[in-house]
Amino acid sequence: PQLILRSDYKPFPWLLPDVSLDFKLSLEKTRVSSRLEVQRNPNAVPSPVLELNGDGITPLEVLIDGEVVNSWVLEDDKLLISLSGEAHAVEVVTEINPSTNSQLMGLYASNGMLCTQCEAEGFRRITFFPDRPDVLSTYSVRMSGDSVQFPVLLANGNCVASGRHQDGTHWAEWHDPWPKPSYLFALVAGDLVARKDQFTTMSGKNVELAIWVREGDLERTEHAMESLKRAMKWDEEAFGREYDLDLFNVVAVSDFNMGAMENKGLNIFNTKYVLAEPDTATDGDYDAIEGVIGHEYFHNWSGNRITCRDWFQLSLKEGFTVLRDQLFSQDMGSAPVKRIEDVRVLRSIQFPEDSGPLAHPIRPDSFREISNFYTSTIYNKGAEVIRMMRTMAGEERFRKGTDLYFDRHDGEAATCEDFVQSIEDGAGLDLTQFRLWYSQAGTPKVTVRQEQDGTTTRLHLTQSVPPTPGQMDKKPMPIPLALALFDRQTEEHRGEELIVLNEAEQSFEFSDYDAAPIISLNRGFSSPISIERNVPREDLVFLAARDDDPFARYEAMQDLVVSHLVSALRGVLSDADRADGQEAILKAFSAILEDSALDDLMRGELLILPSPAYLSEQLETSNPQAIHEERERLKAWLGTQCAGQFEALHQRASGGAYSRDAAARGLRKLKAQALIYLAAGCPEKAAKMAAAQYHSADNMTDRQSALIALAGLDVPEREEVLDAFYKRYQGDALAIDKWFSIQAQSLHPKAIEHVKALAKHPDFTLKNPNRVRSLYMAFAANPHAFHAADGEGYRMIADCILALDPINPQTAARFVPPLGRWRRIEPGRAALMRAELERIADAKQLSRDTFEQVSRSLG
Ligand code: B3K
Ligand code: ZN
Repeated sequence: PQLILRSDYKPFPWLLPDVSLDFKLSLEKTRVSSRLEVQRNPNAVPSPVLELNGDGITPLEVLIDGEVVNSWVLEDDKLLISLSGEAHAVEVVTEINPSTNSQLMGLYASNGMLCTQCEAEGFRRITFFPDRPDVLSTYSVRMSGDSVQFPVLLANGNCVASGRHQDGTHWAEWHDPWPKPSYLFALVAGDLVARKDQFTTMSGKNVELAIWVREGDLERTEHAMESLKRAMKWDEEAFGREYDLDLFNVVAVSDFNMGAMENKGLNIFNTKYVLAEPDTATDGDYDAIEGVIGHEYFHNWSGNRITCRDWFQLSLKEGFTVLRDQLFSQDMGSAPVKRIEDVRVLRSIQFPEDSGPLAHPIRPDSFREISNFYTSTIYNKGAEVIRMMRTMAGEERFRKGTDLYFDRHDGEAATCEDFVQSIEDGAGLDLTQFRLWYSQAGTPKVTVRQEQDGTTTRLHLTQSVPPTPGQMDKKPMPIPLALALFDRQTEEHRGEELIVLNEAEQSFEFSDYDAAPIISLNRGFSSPISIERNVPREDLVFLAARDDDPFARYEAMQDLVVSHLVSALRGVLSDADRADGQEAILKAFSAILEDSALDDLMRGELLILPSPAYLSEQLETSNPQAIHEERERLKAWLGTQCAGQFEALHQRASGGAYSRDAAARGLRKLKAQALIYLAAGCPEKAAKMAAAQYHSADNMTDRQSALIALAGLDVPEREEVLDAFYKRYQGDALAIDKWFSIQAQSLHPKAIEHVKALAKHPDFTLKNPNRVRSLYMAFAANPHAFHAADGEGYRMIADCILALDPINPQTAARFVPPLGRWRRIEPGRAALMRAELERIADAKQLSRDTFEQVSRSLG
């Protein structure tokens, strides 16, 4: 497959101001007739040929200005039509089979309904079109189909007409007044019911809201609807953005490759991010729904009104929209906890991506398959980069920048550069050097040395950006660091400051400190970097107990644990050191357990140990099972030492009535943490507590945390509760997904055998992405099972990729990165991982998606 370069961008030679589509819908055979009004693009190099993308379709008929013509050729899936004049009407008829579309791109069938997914390049599987984001058109859509099978017919924009035919079919016409690229096209036809509501915008316009689901699911849509209304209000207040159609539809489908899709006026969602009630959804699920509903809604401005010029600019809409959804969730709940959660995701997913063979800048320079670039780097690092601009500008000036961006580029297909320029002009920042964050991959490493000279404190900082594929030499980037200096006497600091490290080496001076202060650095995670710094243990214990920045407090706790575990893993920990390290962690732990000023959500957060993925980032190469064992050993020790406290905590947290308020959620989080530590330290006691918690639970959060603890233990309660869960939720796909993933991710020594057996379970299928992920993604994230020394785990993931690739390449390719980590793993396992990648590479007829990921991983 061809490598596509950012530098090759050229505007499309034709403009397509208006597009009409007509769909004769049926599950097996849908006929699509398109009519494209084309005119020469005055801002492009002229071409005598209109080049339309297609993928797996053939034209049944081509008409120019109403006449059937033969002046076209089909070349490598592209339809090339010769055009002589300045403007023409081009019509093309195609036929597609939604029921065999297992890739879930284009128009496909899911549970008897028809729906679309077009981003990034799915529209070309429906009809021939310049399927690129810089071709903007207004769409008129007419569809007709069986009125029993498809009583509901939806598309983008507003429904302008509908009616019935004599033969039992019906039809509807939709018109979207806002010009959009083809990837935002959507159509849904099915037997659906809606929760309806309304929203009045800031200028007083009324918007009809509807969330469409299958009949039995209606009750589970309340939270999504409330989240949607909150998101609409928030975007008006926080960014001045008002909704721009009379209608906003959301549809939930159970077969979906990703989380959700922001199609104009017709968002399509994975059921996982819509449906929730206390019995089936955890607190985490509720949060995720709010976040994703917000995210897709916010795309209406950051993505739809202003879209991307080309797919290399993907982070323009995704990074910015992730930042917007993060800020929204911060405002709706606990801001510090949300920030910690976001950093945890960044460090356990994006950091490993940035240090591996798939590392790429947030604005990549090349790709073969764009689906492979919907990555944590584009999304999460993209958000962090914009967050740094916000930190440097301050909230108010940043808002001036985003206002200018929305103003300047409304209705356009823009670039990342357009965004940076708008922030620069609107916020009054100089971002010349900062632009490097868009072009350089890799997580910068900052080293810190603190020096005390009389009453002057000096911080000597160095930065380096590690080499990544295709980028051996990097330049220093601006790194904004929020910091506070704690006076050792008063245990207070004199206020937070922001310093910006611009150079490879730079020193900063602070005066009037009698003794070396304790430094709280990168507060709020102001920069997405890793820091190397020798901080005395007592200082970390102090910060973990006392820092007034909640993130910094969490960070101190993480540092304390990371430095201990990393020394243990490097084999440089004497027995005495180990004892000292454990005592220091215990001291910090106890302070957190006892601190009455802490809310329980935050307390629960502070008790979470650094993830195995983050720990392995700290080592050049690692043995994942050794990491797992050291981490478990510490957990068991803490579980034993604090057994009494954890039991008391669990007791205190049990028994209250279910509520979704922060206090009740905090208690559920504490119960989960208590069980995790007790399961490691006192398994028998934990098993009894977990079983009791499971049976008395009145919500999914408590059931799930009990099940997670039990799934890892070799106790009689394990089978009993797993069976009870299965029976209770049989037929409820989202709950059964949890049942699969809890077992696949369990700490049980036989997890690998469990996964093998689950793959043969009648409820398992490779056709449903949620189900595949619930078994195999969970398994690939299970350090002790996936990294079994004999390579069995690697083999299973490779087998999954090979079996899934012909069915759903986009999802198959997402299983490659865990194997691609081989260079950072000890040599024995690395060889086994590599061998599996080579086995995949040798397979005949690999998809472009999987081919690209495997070849980059072998690199
Ligand atoms: N924009 C979609 C991504 C769909 C990608 C499909 N390959 C979801 C989102 O980020 O909102
Ligand atoms: Zn998005």
